[in-house]
Amino acid sequence: MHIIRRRSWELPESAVTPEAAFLSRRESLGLGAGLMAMLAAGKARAASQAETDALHPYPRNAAYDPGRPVTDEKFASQYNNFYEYGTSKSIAAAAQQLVTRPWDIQIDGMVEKPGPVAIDSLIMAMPREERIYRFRCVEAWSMVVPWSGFGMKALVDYCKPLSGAKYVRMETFFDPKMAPGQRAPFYPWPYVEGVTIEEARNDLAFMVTGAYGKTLAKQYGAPIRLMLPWKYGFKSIKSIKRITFTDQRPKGLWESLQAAEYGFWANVNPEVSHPRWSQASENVLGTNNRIPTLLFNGYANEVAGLYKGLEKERLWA
Ligand SMILES: Nc1nc2c(c(=O)[nH]1)N[C@H]1C(S)=C(S)[C@@H](COP(=O)(O)O)O[C@H]1N2
Ligand SMILES: [Mo]
Repeated sequence: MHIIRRRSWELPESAVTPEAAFLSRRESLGLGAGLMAMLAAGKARAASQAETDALHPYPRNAAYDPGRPVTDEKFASQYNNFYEYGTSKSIAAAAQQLVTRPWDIQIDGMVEKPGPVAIDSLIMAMPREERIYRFRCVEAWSMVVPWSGFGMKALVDYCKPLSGAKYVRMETFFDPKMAPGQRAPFYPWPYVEGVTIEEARNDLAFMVTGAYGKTLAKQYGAPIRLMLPWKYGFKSIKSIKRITFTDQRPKGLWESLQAAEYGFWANVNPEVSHPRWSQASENVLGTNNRIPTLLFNGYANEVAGLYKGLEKERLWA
């Protein structure tokens, strides 16, 4: 297999678009006061998919160095969990039925101004970058992927949550005509996941709109999915349609089905076995290597602080 060992380079300041710069650039284009006020209120301007496709590749943020070879795209793109399109790993072809435009994300719950935002407008308004992350599924396989997107913190700020909001709940589309897997009545569709607002604001929490330097292929959960590299993969919900700020802890699809095996926190920990298998090691996708699993998937420095005082919680599965 081909191993791409990408070299790090610095992220140029100009590569990201902080809100202030975004506004002043628009201002210099001579936009009217009304439009300026709309932008300042966190409303994004209209944009098309052609515009957001053309933004790839996003500039790489070299601060996120996985310390492992990137998984060849041919493996990562053909071995997926996306139960909306079947329970096997070979759902890439079936997932092409997913219609990703138009795609509005409904923002609701405890926010200043609930409402929909069109995916391309959101992408245009966010500080975009590429990060290479390790990814560890609860089933004990792992991969290393260059994801393109923006920090979840930027999205939270954009949504302007009220001070009482404690959790972010996310929901995937529900459309059994477009997703045959959703005709299986056994699962409590739609797929739901959630995090605390502190987790959502952590630097590592990443909203993904691309992979391998291109617009996100459908099987990864286009047009936008979550990536929480310190948690088991099922927390990283795909094809997000609704984001709700709430004071109630969200219950994910897997927790609803099998709470004893899949909890709310689901942080990676090699010492805490899944009820049916060990989590001590993982199979690296596209290789014959089995390597030791790391606490928080190796991201303890970045996230361990989130769990101080929560030791009584079932943090690990
Ligand atoms: N909507 C939705 N999101 C989902 C899933 C799913 O079935 N449906 N599977 C989860 C699981 S178990 C994993 S391991 C990852 C897989 O992401 P990948 O296919 O991009 O590797 O997506 C997660 N997000
Ligand atoms: Mo998973």
